[in-house]
Amino acid sequence: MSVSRRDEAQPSPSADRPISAIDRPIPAGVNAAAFGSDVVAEALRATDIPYIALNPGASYRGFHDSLVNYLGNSKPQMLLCLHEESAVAIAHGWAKVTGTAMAAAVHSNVGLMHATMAVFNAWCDRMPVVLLGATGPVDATKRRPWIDWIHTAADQGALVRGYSKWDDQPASPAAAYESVLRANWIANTAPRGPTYVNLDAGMQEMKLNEPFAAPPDAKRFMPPVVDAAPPAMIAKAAELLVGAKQPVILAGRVSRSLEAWNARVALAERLGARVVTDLKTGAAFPTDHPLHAGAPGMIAPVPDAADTVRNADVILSLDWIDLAGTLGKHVGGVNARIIQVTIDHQLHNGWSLDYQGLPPVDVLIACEPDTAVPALLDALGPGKPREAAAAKPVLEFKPQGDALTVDHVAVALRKALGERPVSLTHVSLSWNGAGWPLRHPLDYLGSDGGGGVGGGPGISVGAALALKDSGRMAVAVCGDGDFLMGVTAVWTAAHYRIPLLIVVANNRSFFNDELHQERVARMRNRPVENRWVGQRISEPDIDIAALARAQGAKGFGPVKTVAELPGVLAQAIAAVEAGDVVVVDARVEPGYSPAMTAVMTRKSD
Ligand SMILES: Cc1ncc(C[n+]2csc(CCOP(=O)(O)OP(=O)(O)O)c2C)c(N)n1
Ligand SMILES: [Mg+2]
Repeated sequence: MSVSRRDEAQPSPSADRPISAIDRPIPAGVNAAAFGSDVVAEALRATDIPYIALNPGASYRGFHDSLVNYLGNSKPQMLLCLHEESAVAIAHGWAKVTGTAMAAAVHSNVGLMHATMAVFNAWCDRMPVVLLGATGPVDATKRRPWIDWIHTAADQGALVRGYSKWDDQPASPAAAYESVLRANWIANTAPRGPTYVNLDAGMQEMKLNEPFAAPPDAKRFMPPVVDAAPPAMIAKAAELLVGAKQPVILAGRVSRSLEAWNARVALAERLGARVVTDLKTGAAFPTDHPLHAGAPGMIAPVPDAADTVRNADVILSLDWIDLAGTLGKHVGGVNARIIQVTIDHQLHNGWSLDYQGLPPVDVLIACEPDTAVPALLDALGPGKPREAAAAKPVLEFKPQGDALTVDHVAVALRKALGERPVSLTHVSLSWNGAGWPLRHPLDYLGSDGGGGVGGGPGISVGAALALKDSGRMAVAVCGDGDFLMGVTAVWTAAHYRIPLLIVVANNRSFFNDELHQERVARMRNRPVENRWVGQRISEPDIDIAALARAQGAKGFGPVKTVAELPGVLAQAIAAVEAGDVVVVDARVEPGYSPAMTAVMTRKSD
């Protein structure tokens, strides 16, 4: 084992240094908006968004100056990122905890191009992000030769229009003020998602001819959109559920509210309904509750959960991702009546097919699950909670074999963390949902949404920022491929003293795709032994702990045996508690859980 320490020359970050004390500009003495971009900055302040994660660029040098010298780098405060993808991923992770948008800013077309995958992840995850971008002057006479021309594109919003809720390119400071409020309002209104405002460099840099008068109460331009459950549909659903012998709840996209969590538990107990959850979405139901069926799946329901769904006579989907795919190809068809709670159809467009197949539905309750569940409880009345018909005891989770696997990491990590409240901000594709009980809505925040590898580190930094000072430790388990693509998000966490533990399940491979090559080899009767070619990240092995140390985080490992884990993890956790960003390189054997491997290597489809 080698435990490497931070370079002695670097001071250890102190947990109690507030982020607001970092990167303080000298006072600029600017009291009134004088340029177009000052008005944009003022609008952003009116949204109450506390941070803006960014990577700089001349296309928004005016706006950048306004954030520093007009707003004093406060409310919002900048979070400098080394890549646009991590800027948006950080905002995405923030939203996963808080349910509300953070801002991100990216340079003209090229910065936006870097950001696109993270925008897509946030879109598929239905998470709000207010993204600000810029373009070289729209007025060609104001463009500098060459650079302003390559960094100006007609209809720049088209780069993200297929996977964002709304975009705009306001032509005046007053229009930009309104645009920023609207972007915030739309992003935060369910179904939530990213919005994009493109700030023309000419508009940013124009001098105001007269003082800008912001509306006195910006909140009136962002009225909360209050969700309501349709009573007739709730009554129909309640009737179906009361008459059900084997009701099943598919708990999908729900909020992080504890009250809503308790309501779901009450509903399941009132109905004696089995509940299925999934690792694509954040914790939605206690996974060690006797009514929880199987372990949460990653790509497909585990066999226990699939059996439960197959045998249901009434299914209540709480905005379950891919209801059609689950009921069809994964379960093999059902005879149940289907109640679907969702407003996701409001977001579906012609570009992104992340809306999935069209499911058969008998009762559609068009509101958010958090609204529908209490309404269903009311409609059902007090009634005696039903016994769980076929509740099975939770089996003890035992990793197989002596070689270090992700399952060993999960068990050792859970043990080392003890009773500390922890949020899993991200898990690797190799994660086995059976190994980590989820008992609180913040215990697990769900996946990256869009399957865009590289999102894990940034999402985890954003989530850790939102969890800072909450008493919950942010813990991520990232695949090595995922970590390496998003690795520079670690620097942002280190710079802003955002405590976070990242354990890298380092199988030195893009292993998911080894399984795909294995499947193809089987389908074509070719040697499965060659599945690793063009997939393994070895020779040389990457020193992941050194990548952490190089960015001011603590790096531990490589940990190569099960026996080393408890000691290293104890040190790592202690360091996070002292305020550090910590990365542990766990050199695990390539391999997925049996359920996941079975789904991925079956010969058909
Ligand atoms: C941006 C992006 N590139 C490529 C892929 C295809 N892909 C899916 S999973 C995966 C491997 C990820 O490797 P790692 O994070 O190490 O996880 P492992 O499968 O090894 O557990 C790849 C390359 C993707 N989903 N997203
Ligand atoms: Mg890997």
